[in-house]
Amino acid sequence: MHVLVTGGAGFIGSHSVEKLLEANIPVRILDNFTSGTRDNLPNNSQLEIQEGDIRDEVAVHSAMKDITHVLHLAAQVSVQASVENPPESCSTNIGGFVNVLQASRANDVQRMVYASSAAVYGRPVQLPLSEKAMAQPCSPYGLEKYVNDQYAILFAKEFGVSLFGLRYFNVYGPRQDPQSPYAGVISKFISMIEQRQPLAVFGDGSQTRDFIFVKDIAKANVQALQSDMGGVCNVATGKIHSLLQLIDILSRCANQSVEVVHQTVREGDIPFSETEITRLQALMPTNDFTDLSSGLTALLQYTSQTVKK
Ligand code: UD2
Repeated sequence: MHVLVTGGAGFIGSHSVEKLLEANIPVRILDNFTSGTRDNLPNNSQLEIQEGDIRDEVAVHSAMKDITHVLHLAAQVSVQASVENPPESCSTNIGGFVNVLQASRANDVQRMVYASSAAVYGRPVQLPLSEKAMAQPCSPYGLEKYVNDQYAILFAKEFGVSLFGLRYFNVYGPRQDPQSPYAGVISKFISMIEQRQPLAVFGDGSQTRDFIFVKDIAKANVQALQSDMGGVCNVATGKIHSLLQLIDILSRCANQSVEVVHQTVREGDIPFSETEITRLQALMPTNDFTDLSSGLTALLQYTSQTVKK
């Protein structure tokens, strides 16, 4: 295998690159370094870095040279930004996606795995969410990811490209910037704990999410590249926690009591999320996801080290 990881310097990308390199698989990344950084990447002779944008056809085609597998993670990842500027978000998340897809086809790559999202489902009508649930995106971002899934189905069926879309749920872990507009609640809470500030809970804290550790996402990505499954697959642990449960575990992991301040419910917030992971279990039969307490401990350790630096 020789894998191209688009967005390889980002949060999920850099962990996926590490996992591939650990397996002795040579990697090339294509990244425009708008949100990803070189600091996220290891020094490794098996790693090649190409700076470029997925909207640039020439850059994408040149990045495909001698590549057997593509892991497409580069995207405009902020839901909020997609609401504020739909054309800009569309140009990366649909235009860029189609560029990578077409280049994979033209270069006869053996397989392309790409990042879809739980955002495709929008506000769930029925829980737990299986891949068969109706897509009802409620943001341009969610719609863009759904359009990616539809393109993938078409390219697989009509042009014989091997494609697999991973619908990530709530991902957390090292290198997720708490200041970024797409940082999840865990990054934000840990940053507040570090600063000994109260945690702002939007609503009563009973809302549930399926939180998955980024290293498990990286593992799923690598296994997805090596499998022959098609269509889309939820990537989540299958276990849910309410925000209040999360805060309780966080406080124990940090060995610190935390103050909570309740604020008004966030506009458009999803009250409950729960995921059906039968397809993921077929991809990863060991089912050994990092439990929330271990993931939070690892993240707290990482954050305290980076704060000290
Ligand atoms: C994530 C995305 C959202 C959309 C959705 C699709 C991010 C940041 N959010 O939302 O844009 O794609 O998935 O399913 O990418 N909360 C607090 N205090 C805080 C921050 C969050 O109480 O300081 C709550 C928030 O109201 C929500 C829960 O924590 O009920 C999780 O929030 P999140 O933004 O981490 O994730 P989610 O699933 O709501």
